[in-house]
Parts: sequence; structure tokens; C-alpha cells
Amino acid sequence: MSSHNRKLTIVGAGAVGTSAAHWAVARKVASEIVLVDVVEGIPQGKALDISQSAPLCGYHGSVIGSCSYEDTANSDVVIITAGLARKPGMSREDLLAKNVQIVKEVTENIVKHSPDAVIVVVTNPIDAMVYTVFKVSGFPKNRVVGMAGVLDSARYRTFLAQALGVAPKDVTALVMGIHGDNMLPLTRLASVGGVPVEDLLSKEELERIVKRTQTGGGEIVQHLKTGSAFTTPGLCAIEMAQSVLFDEKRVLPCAAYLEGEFGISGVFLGVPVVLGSKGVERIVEFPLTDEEKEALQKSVEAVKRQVAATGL
Ligand code: TXD
Repeated sequence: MSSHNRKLTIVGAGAVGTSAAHWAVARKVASEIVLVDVVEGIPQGKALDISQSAPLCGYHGSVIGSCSYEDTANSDVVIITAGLARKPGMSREDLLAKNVQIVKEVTENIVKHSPDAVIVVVTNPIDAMVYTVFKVSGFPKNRVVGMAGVLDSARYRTFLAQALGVAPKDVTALVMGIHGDNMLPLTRLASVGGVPVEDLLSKEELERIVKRTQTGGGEIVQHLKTGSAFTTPGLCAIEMAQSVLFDEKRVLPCAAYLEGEFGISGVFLGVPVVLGSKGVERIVEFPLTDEEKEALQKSVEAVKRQVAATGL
């Protein structure tokens, strides 16, 4: 499918939103890309800068920066990155109160102007923010999805590839659960070229990699001090948007609304899903071991605490 007549809006022209817009042009995922922010001048300037990469990228569409949602009308996909990011010493939960307000306001505007869009939520704490968008929008569950697992799995795959000395793209691995220290990087299912990594790496090495994955976001915040990761998060949001815009039906770990899958109901949680033009078209359910079930339950409890704090 071609990208003509496909419209993508990215709300929040900060670090992640700008990265997402840049990757959207580089990957040519839409014919219209709109970058929105509340700070006058920022989305306009950044969109102009990004639009000038078109001749080098071979991109034929438009890139517009705006502070008005009228320019976002009838978007097929909207990515929400608006909100505060972490600084050293802050947990993702510390962002909650402020970001709930921002995400509510953004959602109301999206619903008004793009009632048929699929919304990809990136703002932290992601598992509570995606629930906020779901509640405020009134959209069906398939059209609201959170980005975290694609990033956490990319980190996991990178660390596994480094330990194995192999091409990162040949490593397949799944991270389920919350986007936080209780996330569940599954070792049982991680493989390289079809070979289980448990047969290639020691238990200790795998434990070290799992731990580094779980704290991978914090490791970057410690270095940056003024913000959090943005280059790969922007790409991960575009990976999801692309699967929707092109109806690719990629199987990606995303925060999806569960109604009995994996024995869990009423929360958004990172699980493998099929992403297509309808959004979350299917949750790929499979049997978990007792140990994995227990670990996932810890995620559920942590997400429920976050959701309770939103007051929704
Ligand atoms: O895996 C993941 N889900 C994440 C999540 C990976 C990386 C970053 N993640 C979270 O994304 C992060 O914790 C933040 O909550 C968001 C955005 O992070 P970013 O690093 O892009 O933050 P910035 O650079 O501070 O940008 C936020 C922008 C900034 O330009 C604000 O002016 C804008 O959001 N903003 C708004 N835009 C539109 N509408 C409203 N109301 C608004 N309020 C602030």
C-alpha cells in the first residue's frame, strides 16, 4: 500500500515528537505530517527544519508545524508525546498528575478533529496515560494503543546482540508488562536466528541483560540529566504508526486494553498485538509459565496503582 492520502499528527514537538516527525519523513509513512505543540514557534520551526530533509530523503509529502488542532483534521494516526519527561531522581510515576491534565486536553482536541484516528500514546507513565486517552476519548479499545514494548524490546535485543556478538536484527525478543522496573523481558522466548538465547548465554549473563533492560530508560536519564531518551522512542512510535498506516499487521509488543487475555482484565498492559489499519486487530495470547504469570501480575498491580492515581 502506498502512503498517499495518509495523514499523521504528532502532538508534542519536544524531543520525542521531533524525532518521530524526522523518522516519519525518513520512512515516508504519510503524505501529510503535522507537528503540534502549545509553545508558539516551536512546532513551526521544527517542522520547517524537518521538511527541508525532504530532497535528501526522497519525501514528497508535507510537514506542517502548528498550535491549532484545525490543521490536524482527519488524521489517520495521532501520536501523543505531549507532557513532561523524567529528570534524574524522578520515577515515571512522578510525572503522573501533570501529564494526566495535558493528555486529557490533547485527547479532547483529537476526538473533535480526528474522530476516526488510531491514537498511539507515548507520554509517561505510559500505562496510565493510555488508559486516560481511552477513557477521555470514548474510542473503541482497538483504536487506543501505548508505545513502550517496542522500545523496551529494542533495548533488550540490542543488549542481547552485543553479548552474542551478532547482528541486532537477527535477535528476536519480547518484553511484556508495565513500562517500568517490573517489566517482563522474557528469556524463554528470546532467540537469535531461531536459536534460543538460553542455550547460548549463561543464566548470570541473561540476568544481567534483563536487569539492564528493565532500567534502560533510567540509564539514559542518568547520562542526559535534562531529559530522557528520544531518538529510538521516536522511531518506535513511527514503527507502530507505519504498521497502522500501511496495514502491515506487524506483531509488536504494545500497551493494549485487556479483557481476559492472559487472565487479566480492565487494564492496558504490554502484550504482543497485531497492528493494522484498524489499530489493535488482535492480541496474540499464548501460555505463560507460572513464574511469568506471577511476574506479569506484579505489573498489573503496579499499573492499577498508577491508574487509581489518575482519578479517572
Ligand atoms: O517508551 C515510552 N513510552 C517513552 C515515553 C519513551 C521516551 C519518553 N517518554 C515520555 O514521552 C516522556 O516521559 C514524556 O512524558 C513524553 C515526552 O518526552 P520528551 O522527551 O519529548 O519531552 P519534552 O522534550 O519535554 O517535550 C514535551 C513537549 C514540549 O514541547 C511541550 O511544550 C509539549 O510537550 N506540551 C504540549 N503539547 C501540546 N499540548 C499540550 N497541552 C502540551 N503540554 C506540553
